[in-house]
Amino acid sequence: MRQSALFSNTLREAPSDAEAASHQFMLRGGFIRQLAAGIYSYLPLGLRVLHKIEHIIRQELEHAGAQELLMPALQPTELWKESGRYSVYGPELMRLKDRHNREFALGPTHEEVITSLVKNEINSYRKLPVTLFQIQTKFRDERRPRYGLLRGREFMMKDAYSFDASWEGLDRSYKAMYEAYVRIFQRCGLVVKAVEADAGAIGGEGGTHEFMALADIGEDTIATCNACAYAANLEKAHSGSSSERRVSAQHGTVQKIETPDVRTVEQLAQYLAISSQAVMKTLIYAADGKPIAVVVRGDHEVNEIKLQNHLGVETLELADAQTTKAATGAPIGFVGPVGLNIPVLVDFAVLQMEAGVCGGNEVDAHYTNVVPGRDFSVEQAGDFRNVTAGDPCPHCAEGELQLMKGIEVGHVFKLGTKYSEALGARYLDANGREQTFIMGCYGIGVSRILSAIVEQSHDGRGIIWPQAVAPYHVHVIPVSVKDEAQMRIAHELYGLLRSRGIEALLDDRDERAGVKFNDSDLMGIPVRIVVGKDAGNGQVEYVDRRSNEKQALLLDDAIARILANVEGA
Ligand code: 9G3
Repeated sequence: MRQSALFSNTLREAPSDAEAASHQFMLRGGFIRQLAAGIYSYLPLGLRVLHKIEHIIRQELEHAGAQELLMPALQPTELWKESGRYSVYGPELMRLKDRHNREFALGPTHEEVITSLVKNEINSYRKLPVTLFQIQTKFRDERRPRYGLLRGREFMMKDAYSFDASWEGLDRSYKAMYEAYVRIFQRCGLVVKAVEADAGAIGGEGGTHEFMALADIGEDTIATCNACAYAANLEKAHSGSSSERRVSAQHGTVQKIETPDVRTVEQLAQYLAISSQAVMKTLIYAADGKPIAVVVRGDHEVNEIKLQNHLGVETLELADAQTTKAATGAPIGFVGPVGLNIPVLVDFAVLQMEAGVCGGNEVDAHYTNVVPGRDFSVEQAGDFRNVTAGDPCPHCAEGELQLMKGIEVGHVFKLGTKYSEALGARYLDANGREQTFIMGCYGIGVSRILSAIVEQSHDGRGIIWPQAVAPYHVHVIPVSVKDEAQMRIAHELYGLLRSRGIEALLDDRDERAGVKFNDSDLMGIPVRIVVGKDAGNGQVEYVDRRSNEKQALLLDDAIARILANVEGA
């Protein structure tokens, strides 16, 4: 491709609202342009990368035995009413009416559609197992779209769905998809960790994993062990700390102390010159509207996913000041578990506390010498907190957990019969009896992968595309278009490369060398060939974009090295 004709402009700087490096570089490099919040056009450079990622996905999914199909984006909302999800999703589900005033949703995912399709196409166990996938635009009206393609309102997803006649079959389908994912992300040049995850609203009976691209900009936090393979989303991660109460010393009785206007854990720790680990932090929640108290150690945070899963409630939210006062008699900041007449859930780590300080359920008052089990009931003890760095690993004896940020680029679920049951999707087994399909679903955020790769693979000057997904394999840059020898050699090289199937971008623009090199750094094509003053005696400069290593080579050697680099991708 000749760059003078390429539909793409580089930008000197990114708009101020582009905070993530990938967002900035993909705008400045001429890969994407925003049409509206969370809605983007892919310019030719961006689309070439997207297509390469899709190609890798298709190869690996078909290698794993999945078949590609394409479902509509427009979904009759009757299907969502049938599955019971119509009321679960609020404004995030984009709805519209057709000319007959019938309501449709723009598909955020396709469990309902695929299940109704398979229900009508498969009625015998002989046709199982089958795994179907599509690569298609999804719509989710995110409240706060941001970071470019990382959290968009219209995005590209590969979603696959497996249908089996048994749970063992589902395990096999799940394993095949899991392994395909590992290969896909490895081929895309992404550093990814598979972590145990929480199934969330999608439900399903049997486990789920998320594939996290490690990056500081990631919105997810994962806990990984520094000694074994344990890794889990913070929503689900637990620690190896023991859950048994051990009381060694005797403690004096509870004392009420004056703590005027001392409301937060930090203020309390400072006021009493104690560690926050000696504080019993008590929060009041409304669980399906009913008040409950949760007690965690002062330096820990409540994990609301674990809490909600433990309680099995539909809604869970922090109680406001009024609800808190009604439930405890105290304003927020002076709440404690002693003498409450609402359920008190106690995190295991609080059981390890000999004695501690907690709110006095009275304004400006706290209790000291509070002993769990003696001064308040610990009947409902459980794991209600986020793990913290340094916690013991729950799987191996010697490891410690460390926390890191990740971008969720893949998510695989064992759904079971949640959707096939709801939509009455059944087949006849070998004995002619009706059975319900056992399903799995598997997603990859295809457009999100572009951003995740850039987050992991850029430097101060711009993107560094892994060769397997780069928009072009090599960037041929004649230093001066006015130098006849340089242009002749550059065009000759460009022609030779293309004849060898190498995707080359020729910078034939009449621009200063500095501009060309800055643009090339921004666009991130992994190999650059500079045709400069030595062109006359057949020498060009081979530049590796990642290492910035430069080497003078004869033309043929440069071509050989490019071929080797592309073959190795
Ligand atoms: C919705 C809306 C947003 C959603 C969903 C439904 C996330 C929803 C979870 C999944 C589960 C899997 C198949 C591919 C892999 C992921 N956000 N999820 O179901 F209506 Cl508005 O999408 N789906």
